[in-house]
Amino acid sequence: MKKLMVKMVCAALITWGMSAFADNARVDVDGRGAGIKLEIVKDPENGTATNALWLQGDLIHQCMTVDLPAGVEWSQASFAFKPDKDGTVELKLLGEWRMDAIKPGTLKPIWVLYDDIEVKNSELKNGSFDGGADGWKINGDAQFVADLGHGKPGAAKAWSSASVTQDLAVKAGLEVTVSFWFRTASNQSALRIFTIGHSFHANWLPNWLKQVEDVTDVMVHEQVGVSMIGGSRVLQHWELPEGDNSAKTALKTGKVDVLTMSPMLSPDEGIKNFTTLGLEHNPNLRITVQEFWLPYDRLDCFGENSYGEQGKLLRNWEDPPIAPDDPDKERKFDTSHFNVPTAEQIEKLHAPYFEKMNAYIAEQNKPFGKQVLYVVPVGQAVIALRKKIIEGKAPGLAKPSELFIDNLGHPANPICALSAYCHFAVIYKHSPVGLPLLSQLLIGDTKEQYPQELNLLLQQLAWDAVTHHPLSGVAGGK
Ligand SMILES: [Ca+2]
Repeated sequence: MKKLMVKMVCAALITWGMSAFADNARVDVDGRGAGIKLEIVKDPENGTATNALWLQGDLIHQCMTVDLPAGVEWSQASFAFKPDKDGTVELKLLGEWRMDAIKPGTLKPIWVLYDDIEVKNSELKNGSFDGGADGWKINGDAQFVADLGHGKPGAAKAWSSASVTQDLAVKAGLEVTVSFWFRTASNQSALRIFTIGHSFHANWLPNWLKQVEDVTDVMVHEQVGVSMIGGSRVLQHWELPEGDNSAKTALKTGKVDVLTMSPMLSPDEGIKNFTTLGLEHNPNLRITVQEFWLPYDRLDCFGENSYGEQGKLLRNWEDPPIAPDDPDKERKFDTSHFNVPTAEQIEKLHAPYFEKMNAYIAEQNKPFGKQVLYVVPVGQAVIALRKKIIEGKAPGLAKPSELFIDNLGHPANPICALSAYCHFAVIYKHSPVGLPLLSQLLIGDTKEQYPQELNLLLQQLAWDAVTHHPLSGVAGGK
């Protein structure tokens, strides 16, 4: 049993997304008392149902276990099984089976709350735990919790070695469906994010990720810090003196789960340095590297000369004369040069940059035998959005110039939202499509308010860019 469970735990850690950090709920059905075989008919959505592979012989099929991530909000799940004869099975509410990393050889209590349990084709007593735990057996240090609950107060709290159980009478061949509400009993499952970068990343992304969290139950995070230097390469953050180096300090605590960063127009060795340091202190650290949209639509700004002649050849269009900054206008800076190039010109211009970044990130992952660094394809999503605007298919946006607040290309709210959706999709391996309007899109910046149709388009473009990028970790996702 131990060997298999260790394998299962390892698998859970490798599968990143919520599962690497969240506690898992676990519900078992045990037919061993009456020797009843259980055929699994339906897995829970977002989770697994398996027979008890840690047992031997016939017993394997007389037990089943259901496993799925439990967030801090209540969620509902259901599964179904078919018994092969009449009799009684035991329904067991448990928690994730996890070894304690600090105390070897002992199990770590992963407490999970359960409420509003319903069973189809068998009789369950007091599935709502309202006012007490009548009908249930409370084992070990499992508890009835009077003041918490999904619907009405009253819930069960259990973990792997302390179950809450009830016998169910079942009929041969009659499918039994169990549905239940659950959440982690811990409030510790927030994903800890640290952000390193410049004004095309670090000084607005945390605010926008918070807005995404506000509209989805999938995301629970804590922004543990930001290292922001205008126009910076990652190496500049690395080289900050010890006392001022908030990124190094945070990584050394081992309490960072995700490090987001964005270099300039070329990757630099700061990425490698932070990766090495971070992994030393947290082997499960994930690093996301944002590929951005080129400032000023140029491969040759900020002293960047590694693209040589390409930088000039690919920028084969003329900028209009720049209108003087007008402090009286709502949009003070002239961004009209972003309206000149075609979508094709923009794609061709960005291609060498994306290629160079991808090659670097792929190379950095090699020594680890697993993916540690992930690309967040924000630049690709911005290009797709510009294309939609040029085609007249972006509700609420008439010209590409509306995406930027200055001629350098700092983002207006639609790009901030698009970028936040891309980061959310990569970090949580989850589609943003269908989430409500973020609060700052609702207020608007250059617009009174952006339409819901634009919000949906941004979500679709973000998910499309992420699922089509081979280094996003979500490639091929639906
Ligand atoms: Ca209740």
